[in-house]
Parts: sequence; C-alpha cells; structure tokens
Amino acid sequence: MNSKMMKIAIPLLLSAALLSACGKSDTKTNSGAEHGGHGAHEAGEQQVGAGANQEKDVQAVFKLSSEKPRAKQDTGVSIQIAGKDNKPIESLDVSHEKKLHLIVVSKDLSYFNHIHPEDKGKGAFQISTQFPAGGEYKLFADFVPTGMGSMTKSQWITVQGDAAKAVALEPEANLTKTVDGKEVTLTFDKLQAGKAVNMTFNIKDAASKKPITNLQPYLGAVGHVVVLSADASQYLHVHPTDEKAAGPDAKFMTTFPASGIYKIWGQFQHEGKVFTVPFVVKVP
Ligand SMILES: [Cu+2]
Repeated sequence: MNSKMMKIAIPLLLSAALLSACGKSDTKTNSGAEHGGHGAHEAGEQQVGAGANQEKDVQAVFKLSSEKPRAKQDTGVSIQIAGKDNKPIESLDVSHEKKLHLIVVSKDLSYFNHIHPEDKGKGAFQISTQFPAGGEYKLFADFVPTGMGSMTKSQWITVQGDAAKAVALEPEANLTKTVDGKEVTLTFDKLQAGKAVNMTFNIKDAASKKPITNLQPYLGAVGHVVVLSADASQYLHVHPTDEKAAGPDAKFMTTFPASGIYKIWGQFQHEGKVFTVPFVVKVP
C-alpha cells in the first residue's frame, strides 16, 4: 500500500465509523428462511448472535488509490473486511463462486458494474477499475463471513471529472428489451412489497425469436441478479430458484422491502459471453 492510499483511507474510515455509529445499516439482506432452498446461508445464519459476530459488527473498509479519483482513469479499489475492532475478518465463504462480489453504480443507477476484486488473503481484496464520468458512485461489497449470513456493505465515493447527464429512473411499462442480440422479457408472479416475489427472465434469440435453451452457468447458477432501490439505499439479495436451468426461463426470488421504484439487472452467459439486461419497475 502506498502513502497515497493511506491518506484516502483515513476519511473513508472515519465516514464508515460514523455510519456504523448511527446504527444505520443502509443495506438490506434478504437472505433467510423465507426463501427456502438456500441451505448454506440458513445454516450460517442460525449461528449469528451466538457470539459478537453479528452483521452490524462487520465492516468493509473501502480505500481508493487516489484521494481524488478521476473519471476514465485507472483507480485502485481495496476492500478489507473487518470487525468493529478493525481486526480483519479472515475467513469468508465462497458464494456464487467468489468470496467477494463488488457492485459499482452511479447515483442515477445508469452505470452498473459487477466485478470481482482479487483475493489478497486475510479478508483483503483489490481491483483496478475506471469510472465512466464524474459524479457520485456507490460501491457495494457482497460477501459471507464464515458462520454468518450473506451481507452487503457499501460506500459512496465522489469521482472528479465531467458529469454525465443524469438519467431519470422511469418505471418501464414494457418489460421486454433486446440486449446483445437477446430478447429478454421479465415477468413477476405478483409484484408486491414485503412478500416473496418470483421473477422470471425469458430469453430468446432476438433475430430468430427462438428460445435460448443453452445458457451457460454464470457464477455457478443460471444467472445473477442485482436489485437496488431508486436511491441505492436498499441492495436486495436475489436467489435463483432453479440454479441448474439453462433457459429459456431463468427464475429468481426476492422480497422488495417497501413499495417504490427499483432497478433490476439480470446477468446471463451465452456462448462464452456475459450479457447484462437492466429493467426499472415500480413495486406497489
Ligand atoms: Cu459477483
């Protein structure tokens, strides 16, 4: 770690400490018994509370390689998973093939990036990334400390440079769209806040309209789905209900904590390429 990194570490650490001091967890983990079929998480969660290892006692300390990261320039992001006492939490479970998933979004949610920092050992992770424009971004680390449930810790950062024009988050009436030659339709069994919701992505070849039946596993499942509330305060955990499916349907389950506007990103792999399809919905 160079001295530049140490400098930025201090304000970020302070803000992380302030956030936790307020007792405001701004992320929502929805992994739990109501989902069923996610044995590893449930077994882990039953141990939470046995000692001091509760979700609120865990922090992800984000550090940037530059105090003032600039748009379109390589920026190092390091993440240390630690307890409240700042001692590293060294044992993390592999979930969806990785120990840590990093989601980066712009404030208006128009930019989305799902990346996997290199595991440096002892609960430390590192990656170099670029931000597309100036403005605020939120970083979410998604991980599972051994013996605990899946959790998400986040950090807002500011990137220098010309800002992109903010994109309004408008709920879409038509949930069919074409991305990378795939026509994807999203349906829900019953879209309602506070209730488990089944969501299905149906994937066709956009040109031939033929259903795609040979999706490849992505991160160990038929796909990976991230859901954020419009203000990026709520990060929802989403589980595939049939991990081994290969299309044309990919089914997931989640619970929207409150009514409002949410953005959903589905990520799938076909013929060696990952494609990401975003949708904006209004949950009654
Ligand atoms: Cu990931």
